[in-house]
Amino acid sequence: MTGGPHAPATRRQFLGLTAAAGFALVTGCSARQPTAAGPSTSTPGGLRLTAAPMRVDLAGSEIPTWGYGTLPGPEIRLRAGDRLRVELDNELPDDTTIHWHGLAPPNRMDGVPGLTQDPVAPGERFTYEFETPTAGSFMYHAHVGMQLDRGLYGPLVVEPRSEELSYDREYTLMLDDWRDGMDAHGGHGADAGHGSAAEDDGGDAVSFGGRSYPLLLVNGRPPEDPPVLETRPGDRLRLRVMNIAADTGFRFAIAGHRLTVTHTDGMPVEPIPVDALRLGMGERYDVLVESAQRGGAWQVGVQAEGRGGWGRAVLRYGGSPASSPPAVAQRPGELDGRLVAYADLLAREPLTLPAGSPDRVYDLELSGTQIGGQSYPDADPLPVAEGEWVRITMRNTSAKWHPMHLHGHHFQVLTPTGRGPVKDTATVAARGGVLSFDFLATNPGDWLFHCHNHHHMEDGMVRVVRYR
Ligand SMILES: [Cu+2]
Repeated sequence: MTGGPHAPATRRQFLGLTAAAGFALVTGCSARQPTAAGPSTSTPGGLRLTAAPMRVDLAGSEIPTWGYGTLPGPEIRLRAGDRLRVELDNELPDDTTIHWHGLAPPNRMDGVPGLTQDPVAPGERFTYEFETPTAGSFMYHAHVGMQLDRGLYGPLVVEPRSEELSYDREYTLMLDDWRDGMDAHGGHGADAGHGSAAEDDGGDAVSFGGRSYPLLLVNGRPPEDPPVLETRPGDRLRLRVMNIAADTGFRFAIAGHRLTVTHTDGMPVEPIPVDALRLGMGERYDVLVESAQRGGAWQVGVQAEGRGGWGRAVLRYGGSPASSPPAVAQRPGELDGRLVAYADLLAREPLTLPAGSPDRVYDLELSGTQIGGQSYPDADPLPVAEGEWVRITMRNTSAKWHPMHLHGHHFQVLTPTGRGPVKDTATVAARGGVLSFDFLATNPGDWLFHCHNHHHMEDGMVRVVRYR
């Protein structure tokens, strides 16, 4: 396996989890159940994704949208070192592309129209093909205009060659805000009244966006028709929680259960117990959940940060008398408990940085929807040179929290421990928040660096990191 121009993170350091976390090591894969995120599709021989108009059933309402056949699109599963090969057929009345969020392919496979490839015109086909050396929980989505705000997204899981975690089942949960196709349906959805139509003034609220979204979906399902995660007393679950929303940051917790964070954005961290996750758009967390209850059905709560809106799944124990699901709006108290914070996360596979200081530093203010005072496409590239250690520091003077995503690289968030998490999307707090990350320029090309709020992105909150 060549690994291409990107040097894969070594898994050598992954020598076993701390006993304190109580998770045993195993060799080989544990038995895995089908995930709740649509059909699983492995790709040894390749896979075809057809982007086309489709209809989805949202709690009994047929809603027109665009997607890859199911909502979310089919789960793509590979093993580290496999070659991803996807033929994209465009049956939309519009250009499209696919971006592989969190992966680090060669630049021409990154799926950014007009920058890394020509857009795929209606009726045309484009084949994406590249090595996937690095395990993790990733996503794929269209990268043309606001297409991601429709159903053009799905999960992509790269399994390690040898799984260090021990668990009995796993589920992928994609969290989304939804409004596509709903204008004609009179604001279907129990929580339609909670969405504020205008940009909220916020106060001190944690707000990632301000548009109106009548529904929050978990794996394409509204709260009236939630996905059900099956478990048994004593089982350990692995959840891959992914925020694919356009405009919504989420709080995530499970009533009666703690979450042990093992990965963020697919990259391993020292296991740490929390009550709740906060996910900006584009962020992912892998968590282990001990099925510590004797039975029953427990709310998996998904709350929009900074505004109304509610989504959910249900964790249901089998092997016990049937339980009725929690009421739709029942809110786990764990949502107000200990939140995961970057400063608490310790990378298990830190970047291999040389001694000394970065070769190049960018200090960029996030103001309104500008990065460093500029709006894409009227923005200068951010030049780097191959092999450099690059540091980007962002100061967010705006009223919105911005989840900032760098294509084609994994970066390491600077925290006081010196061993902050390795990620590809990191949220910068509003009203003076500062965040720095380091990356190694080992994958030449033109790489988008942007806010993953798609409205902010369309408003120009984008720069391009450039090296040849
Ligand atoms: Cu933003």
